[in-house]
Amino acid sequence: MKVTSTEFIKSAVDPSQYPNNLLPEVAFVGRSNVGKSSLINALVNRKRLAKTSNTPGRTQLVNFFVINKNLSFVDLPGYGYAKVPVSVKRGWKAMVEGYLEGRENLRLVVMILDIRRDPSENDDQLIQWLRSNNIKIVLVLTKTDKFSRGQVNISRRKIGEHLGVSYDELVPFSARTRYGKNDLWKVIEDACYPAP
Ligand SMILES: Nc1nc2c(ncn2[C@@H]2O[C@H](COP(=O)(O)OP(=O)(O)O)[C@@H](O)[C@H]2O)c(=O)[nH]1
Ligand SMILES: [Mg+2]
Repeated sequence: MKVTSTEFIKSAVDPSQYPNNLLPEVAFVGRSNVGKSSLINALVNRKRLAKTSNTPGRTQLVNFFVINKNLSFVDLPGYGYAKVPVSVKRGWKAMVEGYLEGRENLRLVVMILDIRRDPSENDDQLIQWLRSNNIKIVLVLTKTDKFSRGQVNISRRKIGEHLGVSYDELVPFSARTRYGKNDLWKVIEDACYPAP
């Protein structure tokens, strides 16, 4: 996908504030600090469309963007940051599940995992929840630049076994080198603009 325009639309805390343009929509989700903002920025060739930060767990907003005037990206708040109070964790669940359950134009959830780490219990739970709600997901293993190619393959296989998904359902990625960018765009385009 050639990205010619990117636009920040708004931040929302509840569904009444969501934009109602109803373009095909892709939501990005993952543990805090996993590299979600960096991945979004890499996909659209922008330095800070989605803000990157080193203080995880702060954003509890659903951020909406429009790409090329015909595709909507949603940056969902990160989860699993230990220092966040329980009340904030509950707020996260309500906010994210509220979005995912009710969004009729949602075509795909891009779930981001760190290739170097075993999926967390939160990752597992979210994947189960998405599956039980019949929401289409793609699992992206990011930060592959930290690994050799051999390590990437080993880890990809191991994470696939852990999550019960095939090797092919995992997309290795690096925001730093842009590795995997075209593969991920292909998955997004197939989900958003299916062949008639
Ligand atoms: N080496 C490497 N570092 C990355 C990559 N993606 C993100 N990071 C770093 O990981 C940290 C968290 O990234 P960020 O995008 O803010 O994560 P978010 O909290 O999930 O949005 C930052 O220090 C990034 O520079 C990547 O592909 N490779
Ligand atoms: Mg972020």
